[in-house]
Order: sequence, then structure tokens, then C-alpha cells
Amino acid sequence: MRGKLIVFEGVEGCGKTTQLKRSQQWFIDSGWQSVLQAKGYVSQLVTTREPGGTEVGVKVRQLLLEQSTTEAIQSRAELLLYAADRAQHVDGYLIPQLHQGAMILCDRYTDSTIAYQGYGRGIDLSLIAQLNDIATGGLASDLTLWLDLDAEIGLARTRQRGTLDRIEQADVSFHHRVQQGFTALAQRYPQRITRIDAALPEAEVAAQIQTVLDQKFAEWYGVERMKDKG
Ligand code: Z5A
Repeated sequence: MRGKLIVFEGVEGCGKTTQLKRSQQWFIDSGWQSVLQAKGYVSQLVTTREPGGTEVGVKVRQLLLEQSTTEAIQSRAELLLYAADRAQHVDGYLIPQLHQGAMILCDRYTDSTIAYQGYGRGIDLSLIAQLNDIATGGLASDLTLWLDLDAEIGLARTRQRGTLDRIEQADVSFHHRVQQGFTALAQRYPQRITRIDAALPEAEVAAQIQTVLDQKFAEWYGVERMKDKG
């Protein structure tokens, strides 16, 4: 498989979506896209997300995030729905794209399940590890950018945006446990997960991410970019 999978993770409101879009634009503006494509290292840059990166996933996402007034989704059912979304995404989208040599920027992946369903809901972590293995067939990210932000600051940002979904409405202690989960994961997998200080202004967060990506691309492809661009 020639492509690369880069994942953006963190608590709600940490700025993943904002930074994923900025990274996509920077990939073009910085000149990396033309260098890596000309050398045949990367076919294209694509963006996707979990849940909801496929047609089936969009329906699963609706089930997961909609607030039902009559029936709560049980924790194990929620876990299995995230796993189903991921299995569809991995086999139907991520692996074919990686085979074609794409660089993929993905909003959330397996660490979210550990942080939310494991640390947040309290489901057994070894069960989640097994399910993640089944859903991914062993596909891990090449790099995970963890946008580290205090859970309450993130929630305040999302509240400003308007309506809250089912998970955003969970109590603050749930979001604190999720944050602890991401912290524990970053300590456990320092090679794969890079911490980004997401409390800084948007442009400074973007600059940190660009420094990490410059280093990773140089490491992966053995080329440096022209620093006068981007
Ligand atoms: N979930 C799960 O439980 N288990 C799983 O396995 C998976 C997911 C895969 C949907 O995810 C839910 O699924 C999520 C976890 C759960 N829980 N919830 N809710 P999602 O990624 O689609 O939704 P989200 O995490 O809630 O994303 P979000 O609210 O869109 O947040 P974000 O992408 O991190 O942030 P943003 O949209 O880029 O920015 C939020 C606001 O902050 C926006 O107004 C920005 O303009 C502002 N912002 C961004 N950066 C800054 C900075 N640096 N300073 C100040 N303000 C900023």
C-alpha cells in the first residue's frame, strides 16, 4: 500500500475540522502537492471522516448523533455502530484510496472509540481493542495529530455554534474522561500520536501542524520542500 493515512483527533470543539481543511489547502499552497505528485509518491490528497465517510456511514452517523426523544442508544449498540461505520469506511474507501497512493486526511479514527466508548462510557478497553482490530483489519494511521484542548473550552466553542448533538449534550465529566483517554493514548503511542496545542489561535495551531507535516514528509519521502512557499 503506497498511500498515507493521517488522522485528526481530539475532544469536540478542539478544531479538528478547521485544521483538516487548512492542512488540505496548505498541502497545495506550500508546494508539497506538486513535489510529491511529480515524484510519484502521492496520487492525490483526499479528506474523509468517521463516522460518515461513506454512503452507508452517513446513515450510521445520523443514527449515532441524532437525539431520540423515545429511545436511548445503549452503550454496546453505540460501540457496534461505530465499528460498523469503520469497517465500511476501511474496506470501501480507505484501503482502495491507499492502494491508489492517496494521502488521506481523516477526521477521527480508532482512538476516538477508545477515548469516547472506552474512557467516556466505561466499556472494557480490551473489548474495544478487539473490535477496532476487526473493523480496521489492522489498518493503523501513519500519523495521528491529537489536538489537545481542555474539554470545557472545546464544549464552549461548540455551544457558540448553536445546536448540540447527542454526545455533545453528555455531562461535562464524560468529556473530561474522554480527554483523559486521549492523554493516555498519546503517552502510550508516542511514535504514532503527536500532540498539538489546540488552545492557541487558529493560525498558530496550523503552524504547529505544518511543522509536524514538513518533518513527516521529509522522513517518509526523503525530500524537503522549498521553504519560501506556504
Ligand atoms: N465518536 C465516538 O464517540 N466514537 C468514535 O469511534 C468516533 C466518533 C469515530 C462526531 O464526531 C461524534 O462522534 C463525536 C465523537 C463521536 N462527538 N460528538 N459530539 P465529529 O468529529 O463529527 O464531531 P465533533 O467532535 O463534535 O466535531 P466538531 O464539533 O465539529 O469539532 P471540531 O471539528 O474539533 O472543531 P471545529 O468544527 O473545527 O471548530 C469548532 C469551533 O471552534 C468552530 O466554531 C471554530 O471556528 C472554532 N475554532 C476552531 N479552532 C479554534 C481556535 N484555535 N481558537 C478558537 N476557536 C476555534
